[in-house]
Parts: sequence; structure tokens; C-alpha cells
Amino acid sequence: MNMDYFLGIDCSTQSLTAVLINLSKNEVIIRYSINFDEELPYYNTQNGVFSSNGGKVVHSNPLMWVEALELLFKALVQKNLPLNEIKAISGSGQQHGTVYLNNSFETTLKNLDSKKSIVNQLQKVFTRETSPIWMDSSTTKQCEEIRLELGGLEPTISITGSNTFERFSGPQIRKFYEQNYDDYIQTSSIHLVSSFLSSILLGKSSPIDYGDGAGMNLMNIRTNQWDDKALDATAPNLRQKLPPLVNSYDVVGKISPYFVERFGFSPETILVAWSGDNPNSLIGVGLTEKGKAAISLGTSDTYFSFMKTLSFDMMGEGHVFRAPTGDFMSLICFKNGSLAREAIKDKFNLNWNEFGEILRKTPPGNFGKIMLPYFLPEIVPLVLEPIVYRFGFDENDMQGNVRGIIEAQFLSMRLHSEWIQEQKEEIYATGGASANKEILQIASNIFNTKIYQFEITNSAALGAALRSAKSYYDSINESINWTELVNRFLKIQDNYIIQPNNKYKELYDDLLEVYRKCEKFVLKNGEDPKQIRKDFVKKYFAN
Ligand code: ADP
Ligand code: XUL
Repeated sequence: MNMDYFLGIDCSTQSLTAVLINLSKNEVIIRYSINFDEELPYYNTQNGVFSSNGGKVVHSNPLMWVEALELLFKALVQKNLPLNEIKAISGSGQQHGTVYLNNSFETTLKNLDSKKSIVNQLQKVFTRETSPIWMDSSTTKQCEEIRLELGGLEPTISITGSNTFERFSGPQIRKFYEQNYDDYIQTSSIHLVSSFLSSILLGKSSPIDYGDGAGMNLMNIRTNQWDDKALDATAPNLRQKLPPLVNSYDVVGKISPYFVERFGFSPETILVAWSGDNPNSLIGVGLTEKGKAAISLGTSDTYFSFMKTLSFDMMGEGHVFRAPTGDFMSLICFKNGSLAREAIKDKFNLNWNEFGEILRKTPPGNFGKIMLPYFLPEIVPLVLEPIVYRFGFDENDMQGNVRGIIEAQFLSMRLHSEWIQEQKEEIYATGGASANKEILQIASNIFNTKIYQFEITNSAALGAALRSAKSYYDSINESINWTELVNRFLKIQDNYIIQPNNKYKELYDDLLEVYRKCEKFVLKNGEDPKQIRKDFVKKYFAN
């Protein structure tokens, strides 16, 4: 029988993952990950990155991603998976990261020798050895310059969908232009992580899709074109260095002969534009209609939702991207996600089970102990120097810290997503930490919303596989609609539903106000939260 296999690949901060699906049977055949630190130790990354300048400068190595891709395909071959029957492939990349290439990139890709590894053949194509990634927060100066040139906060948001952000590609490119002028001049093309890896598979330079393009401060969110004003505000001759923009669902070509010869793919395998991990996750958790939001608890924590119509966060903390369906999505990104949770877990020598046990045994509201958890520089709210604030406890209080960080993360998420108008009735959870039920229960209580936990925690790779299937069927005129397609893989009975405990609704509504005051006090010179915190403790923990 002819099987319809589709492959999704996700290059995230810490790992590269493949999800292979069979659409004839609606099943996931395999999920397989290469962890960068463990399997490619000679790149010397820690959690997939190198950081310097007190955590402000954060880069990774594009060759490491390519080598991981080769290792991944080797593993799939060894597992005897039917690579020659895969009809289409798409992918997902951590957003915003940029790859800088010289004019030998295209010819090198075209002439790859399938008897040798790609990594060895790509050694000379870079004008910048490492890639700044989304965790980098070293471009405050460039953010200010670009914002000023675009006419201030409002025009910047209304042109690009977001305020200028330290990690966004435009400010990063401007920094490279300002600090490494000669290398900038030598650069012929600048890719995102997604379009770079798409280029490798394609054997030539690949376009950037509207979903990931929207995370650059360079694309006009209304017209989906590179915006002249934004380009001029960023760096000279930038248009020539950027690939064209396409729909996320566009077919960009067929797989290059290298992969056919070396790994046995069919030469007919079509490639669908890669996108960012968050737009891919939107599909991978099934957000193809209004009323649903998702939280992704990976290296970063993100909160995102499907949007039918364009609306902006004029406070400048959230983003609007294009969704792979052609609609829009909102997104808010918190840098202190899993790595901050790990900092507490490791400080007290806990494993995740023990961590969960403490969450189960400590009371909602944490006796009024409140943490502002900026273990790393934070994106939302903007905190450039790492610092952890604790109200009512200290760093040695294990229980207080474990519950404190989880409550802080979801209170902050609730607080900073207030701008999203569309009502949410349910939240879908994904990412490594979504395997942890105790964490999700607290999130559910704080949002007072049902949370769905999925069996597959890598929704970005699944989303990429589903996107490739959708475009494949569209290309042979057997269109399936998005909702029908995602529902075939995200069946409700397979999920675990976490119900909010109504008993804590008022407590968390009150605690949100205490948290709001603590944050304002520390970051904006607001009123001292002493009294409101005292009232909270009195109301809920009087005896
Ligand atoms: P990314 O895609 O950003 O590389 P993942 O979504 O794979 O990251 O998530 C990786 C993170 O998941 C790890 O850093 C780890 O802290 C976290 N994680 C894994 N299992 C658990 C668990 N049971 N509870 C909480 N966090 C977990
Ligand atoms: C989103 C963001 C992160 C990265 C890495 O804006 O910066 O979520 O995409 O996951």
C-alpha cells in the first residue's frame, strides 16, 4: 500500500528533533532528537549556546545545526525508516537567530559531494562564525536607533508588528554592521535559522516565510514585504542580502540530490518553506481557530494565540506574527523559562519528581512569598541585568523558591497577556516542561482556564510535518482543511485535561494585583507593595 509519509524537523535552542508522520494512518511513526550538548560536545555549547558579557551576548554555531541534521538523518537511516517514501518535508527554527554567508554559499550548496559530510564542505561559507540567537540581549542601542528612525514606538509596532527587541534580527544585523563593518560588506546573504536549514535541504538559497520574517523588525506586517523604511533604518544595502519572502505554505522546491544520494530520499520529495518554532507550534497544538491559546514551556516560555484580525500590543511587549494558515498570531516571549526553573531545581539538588512533589505540598499563594525571577536578562518585562527579587523569603527557603518561581512565571504570563483581547476558553500546553502536571495545574489555577496536555511535547516538529502534508495535498488538488488535518493528530481522548480549581480563583486574582505592584515597585519605581502583600497574607494565611 502507498503510504503518505511527511517529515517535520525542529532546530530548537537545545536540540534538533524529527517527527515523521503517516497520514494514511494518522499516526506518528517516530520522534527522534539530537541533543546539542550531549551529542556534539566538541562545539562546547551549554544548553545549546555560548554566552558572554554576563549573559547579554548569546550565540550558537550554525555548523553545529548542520552536523546535527546529518546525525539525525543517519539515525533515521539506521532505524530503517522509509525515507524514500516521504512525500514532503518542512521545518522549524528557533526564531530571530541570523546566519551570515558569503558569495560562495550558493555554489557550495549546489556542488556538494554526497560522499563527504556537509559540515566539512561548508567550512568557508560564513562571514560570521557564530550566530546571535533569540537569547541575546546586547542590542539595546541599535533597538533605540531603529525605533527612533521609524518615528517612535507606535509607527515601529504598526509597521513591523512589534516594538524593536534586542533579540530580533534587524537590531542584530545593525549591530554587526556597526561593529564588524568589513564582514558586513563581505556578507552576500543573511538567513534566519529556519531559512538557512531549508537552504541546506534545498541545495540553494531558500526564501524566508512570512511567519519567521515577522520576527525581524524588517517585514511590513500588513503587506508581507520587506519594508524600505525598516531596511534603511537598519543597515545599508540590506535588501540585496535578504532572501525573498514567501507564504509559509509555499513549496520552495525539491530536495537536493545530496540527500537523495547520501540518505536515500526520493528525488520527488517536495520542500515546504520552513518557519519559526512558534508559528509551527501554533499548528502543532491545533490553534487554527479563534478562542484558543497555547503556552510553550521550552527553553523560553511563550504564550501565543491564533488571531483572525490584526491587532497590536501598543505597550510594546507582545508581537504579532503571520500564522502559517495565512492569518495572524500573537506571541509573548519570556526568557526565564526552563533554565530559570532548572536553576532552582539544581540549587536544591532536586529531580523533576521531587520538584513536582513540593509543588503539590505547598499552598497556592505561597504564604505571600513572591519572587520576580530574572535569573537571565528578561524580555518581558524588559530587565537587562539578571537579578532575582524575593519578597518575604530568602534564597535558602526550598519550598518558597520552588513554588515561588512557578507562581511568578504564570502570574507574569497572565499579567503581560492582558492586552490580547480575544477570549480564551482553553489553553494548550507544549514544550519540555509541559510534561510536568504539577506545573500545569498551577498554570491552570492562575489562568482559571482548562489546560490540555499533549502526549507529544515537541509541537514545533509536529506542526512542521503537518504543514508539509497540507501543502503537499494542496499541490495535488486534494486539499484538506487545517482544522480537520490537525484534529486527525490531536485527538482529545489522547490528551490529559487539567481543570482549574475554582477554590483558588479569588486568591490568584488577588495575588495578581500583589504581583503587579511588586513588579512596578522594582522596575518602575512604583508604590511599595508592603501593605497589599500584608493584606493578602492576612486574608489567606491568617492562622
Ligand atoms: P527547546 O525546544 O526550547 O530546546 P524543550 O521544549 O525541548 O526546549 O524543553 C527543554 C526543557 O524542558 C529542559 O530545559 C528542561 O528544563 C525541561 N523539562 C524536561 N522535562 C521536564 C519536567 N518533567 N518538568 C519540568 N521541566 C522539564
Ligand atoms: C520567540 C522567541 C523564542 C524562540 C526560541 O519570539 O524568541 O520562543 O523562538 O524558542
